[in-house]
Amino acid sequence: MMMKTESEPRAGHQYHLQSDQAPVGLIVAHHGISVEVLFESGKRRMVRVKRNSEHVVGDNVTVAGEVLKRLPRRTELRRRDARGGIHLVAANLDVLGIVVAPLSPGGFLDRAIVAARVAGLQPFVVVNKCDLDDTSALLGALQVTYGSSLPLFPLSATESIGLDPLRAFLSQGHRGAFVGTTGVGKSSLLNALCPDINLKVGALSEYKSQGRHTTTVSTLHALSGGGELVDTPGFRDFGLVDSTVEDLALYFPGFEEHGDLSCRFRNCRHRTEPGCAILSGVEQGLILSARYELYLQILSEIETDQAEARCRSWRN
Ligand SMILES: Nc1nc2c(ncn2[C@@H]2O[C@H](COP(=O)(O)OP(=O)(O)O)[C@@H](O)[C@H]2O)c(=O)[nH]1
Ligand SMILES: [Mg+2]
Repeated sequence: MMMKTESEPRAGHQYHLQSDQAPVGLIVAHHGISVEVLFESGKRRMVRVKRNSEHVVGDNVTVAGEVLKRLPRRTELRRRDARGGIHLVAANLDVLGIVVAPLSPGGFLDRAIVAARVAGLQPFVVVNKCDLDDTSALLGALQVTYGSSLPLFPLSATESIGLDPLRAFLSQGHRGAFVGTTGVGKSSLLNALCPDINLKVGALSEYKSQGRHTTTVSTLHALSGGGELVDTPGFRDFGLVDSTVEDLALYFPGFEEHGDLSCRFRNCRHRTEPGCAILSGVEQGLILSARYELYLQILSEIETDQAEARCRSWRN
């Protein structure tokens, strides 16, 4: 069960009573075979669901007896598991925090930003471990590349330094989740922001360490100062569904002012196409060639993945 915090998640804040007068609630926890629904009245109730029911944390629902009815979603966030299967993680989030720290693998951040934008979530960057000396070089580089297009929060989760600007951002009414590679400090950060949550820090894979019969619980936490965070253990360690080449060409960070609309071809991949605004941006020095090189590298990786996926589907 989720513990009560000072401020409550906003149950069905965009809908009041539905026409059938069933009360509207918000799914605040998913236990596999049941979900916990928080109603506008403040009441909570467990409702049984089928294992493969598509209800997720963040869903607004009406409850009539034992029957849950889902209301339309504004956004859907999906993840990929170790075997390539795709799962819905949470509904109705509006921001995605991408956590990085020194030695984070390159490319992850850009892929996550693109994936967030595709899903209709506003990405922001958390630069964790700012108590360490080698974080300042990383922070400087990130500020140059992303500082003008994304909110950036340098902080230290374990030393509780720099958390207030992030709290203030979330308190504007945002509902978000964190992604990042293992070891960047996502569990530490959730612990720092949601003291009631108590996650294991440094556990290599929360997924593997669970017994086979343990249900992964995802929960939605209200922050005492406002805003909400969703915690989905599998999501923290496996990360996002890859975007398509079209998504990458459209949403790669830094291409915003030069891309799509001004390229001659609407589906321009910014590689060799004539009249490409990105290529001329690189030639004129408006886009750093290192950024462009990274774009090409990720583009090739996604093309290879998509080609392999097509081969698999032909064989089957
Ligand atoms: N120095 C420092 N270490 C941190 C910080 N945040 C997390 N860590 C450490 O980084 C390791 C991984 O943290 P964890 O929260 O489990 O990362 P996760 O895999 O992303 O959930 C642990 O040893 C933490 O103590 C920080 O702000 N500063
Ligand atoms: Mg963790």
